[in-house]
Amino acid sequence: MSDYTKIMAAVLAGHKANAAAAAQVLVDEGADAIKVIEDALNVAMDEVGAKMKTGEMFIPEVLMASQAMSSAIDVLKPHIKGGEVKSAGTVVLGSVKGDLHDIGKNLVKLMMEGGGFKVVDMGCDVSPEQFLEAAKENEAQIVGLSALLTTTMVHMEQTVKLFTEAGLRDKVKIILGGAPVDGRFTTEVGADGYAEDAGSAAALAKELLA
Ligand code: B1M
Repeated sequence: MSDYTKIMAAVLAGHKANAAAAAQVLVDEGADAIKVIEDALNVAMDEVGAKMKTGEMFIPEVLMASQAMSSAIDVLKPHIKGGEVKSAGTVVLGSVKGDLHDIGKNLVKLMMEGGGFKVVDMGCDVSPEQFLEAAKENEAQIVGLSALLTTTMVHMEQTVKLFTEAGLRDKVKIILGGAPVDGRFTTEVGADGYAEDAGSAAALAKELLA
């Protein structure tokens, strides 16, 4: 098993250059890029979250940690094994209104693209109206909503509602994800599916279009 100590320490310290260098060493040693993300970067970020909760880390430090994680992901990205060449469909993806967390959403994008989907990345703080507009414009088959805050989950429900009112629910599948979201919430708001992580999101999108 690879030694993830250095890359995790670099993320926790919010050190971009060290995180990227540690990612490069792991790649050079033949580590699986996905495993580095799942078993090292995500685990380090969970620790950051725990420290944020207990007041051991403050917003600027959390932001530096997330930037360190992003720089490591940039190094790992080209080493993620691609999926089939044929386009699997179009996904409109974004973090919902009021939500500025985008690391998880960016991982979903990476895995979706790896799975052969064309991804229209709307960024973060995306309103239900913007999701609807983008889905129409790009003739998307899938709309992926990410939320990390319990307070922004309500915009997932509003987005599903807006698509229903626009008469698009039989044409577009809506999938949800993010730490506070679960399968029960997904059913309650009438979305088509919930994925716990980025890899499952790509698999779910394929399953829904099969
Ligand atoms: Co914030 N934050 N944050 N934060 N932050 C959390 C989410 C929190 C749990 C921390 C805590 O208290 N322990 C807490 C939320 C509490 C709650 O609502 N229950 C919190 C808070 C409170 C806040 C602020 C309100 C703090 C403040 O200002 N007082 C503020 C809100 C800003 C806003 O959005 N309006 C805030 C700000 C920030 C930063 C800007 C500093 C930074 C974000 C930087 C960025 O994203 N560019 C930040 C960070 C980094 C975190 C933590 C530490 C890490 C989040 C992360 O990137 N994780 C987070 C604590 C935690 O989650 N442990 C926390 C790594 C990422 C890979 O995981 O995003 O869960 P995640 O994605 C996963 C899955 O969820 C899934 O796949 C990914 C893995 O494969 N997934 C999907 C995600 N989206 C998906 C979509 C899908 C499918 C799967 O389909 C479409």
